[in-house]
Amino acid sequence: MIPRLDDEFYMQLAIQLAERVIGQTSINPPVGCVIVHGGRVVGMGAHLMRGEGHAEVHALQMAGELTKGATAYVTLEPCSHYGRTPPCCLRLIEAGVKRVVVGCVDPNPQVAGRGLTALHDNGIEVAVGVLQEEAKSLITMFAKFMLTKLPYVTMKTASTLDGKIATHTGDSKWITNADVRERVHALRHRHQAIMVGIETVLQDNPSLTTRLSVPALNPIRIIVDSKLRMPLDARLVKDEAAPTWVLTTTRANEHTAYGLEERGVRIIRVNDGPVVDLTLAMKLCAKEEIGSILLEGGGTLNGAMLKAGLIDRVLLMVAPKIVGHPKAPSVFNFEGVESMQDALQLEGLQVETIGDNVIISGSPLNR
Ligand code: AOF
Ligand code: ZN
Repeated sequence: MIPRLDDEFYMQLAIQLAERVIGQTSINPPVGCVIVHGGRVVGMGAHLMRGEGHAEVHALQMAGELTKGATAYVTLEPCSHYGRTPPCCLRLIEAGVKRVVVGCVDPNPQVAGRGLTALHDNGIEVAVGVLQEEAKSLITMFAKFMLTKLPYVTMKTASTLDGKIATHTGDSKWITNADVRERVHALRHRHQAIMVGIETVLQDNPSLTTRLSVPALNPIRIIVDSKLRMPLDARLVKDEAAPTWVLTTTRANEHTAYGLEERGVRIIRVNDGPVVDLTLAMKLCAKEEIGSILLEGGGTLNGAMLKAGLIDRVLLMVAPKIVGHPKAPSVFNFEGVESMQDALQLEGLQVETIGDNVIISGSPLNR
């Protein structure tokens, strides 16, 4: 197929640039930019790291003098505010760009259309909404964080056909196939933090790092541990592979807390009470600039997070295995509902087959 050299063609390239930096921009959105002048691509860029240049800055720099009279394709509305960096719309205006094509509007209330207005008011032709759906899906996590001040939470589970995450003896290696496990590690790279319950730590002594065939980023490791049972010799405490945060209550044993802190673990006392208030915990995480969390269970934390309406997307990795036993731990372990009518439901369902495993994903209804 011979592609048309139109706005979508160049926007597609900008989107591809942005896609490849998902996971490395912290709470900032992944953004791509392409500069086209006289029928040729003269500049390309992506936002690589929070605090450093935005996508437009890199692309403009590459284009040099050729920015004059050029068209800029940006997946997200150019910013209009002074954040950690100066406004991109000013840079585009100063560079003499003639036309700006935008994927979607920036949900950041500090921008939200002001970038477009500034460009327009300075005589630049502006087109918005080219490949809008793709551009928007790049910033799903960013938009949730910006608009709700809560992290975007992806729940990932790996289970057997009978919904078990281990046998009744606790064996769980491995449930899903190698390709699916590789996907999970890619998910870790794409989230700022990974969260599990203390039971998972006590059972599996996991490292919760990203292990792919190429080097990738490790998320911050967040453990929900109401009674502060985290062992001082846990891998998460000893390995120094990534920061470890423990969410607990004000009732946590001072001495244990001190021992963990001394080893570099961050202890966050979320609330007073017998258990961690998960809604409050998520608000605190957002305040600490965690914009995305990959929740990897176990069943009790999964159930509690789901019931509290704190989950944005569920990814159920299912293997065609059956292990049985009433004591084998389940994917979702919570009080449960009485009638089928009250069942928690997923919408926007997608099903993907990887070898003999299936990934079912969806978003909890009525969040
Ligand atoms: C753009 N291009 O490549 C990105 C934008 O603190 P700062 O200066 O990094 O600004 C962060 C905000 O800028 C972020 O919340 C979002 O509104 C916008 N991101 N804008 O024009 C980019 N990454
Ligand atoms: Zn900007």
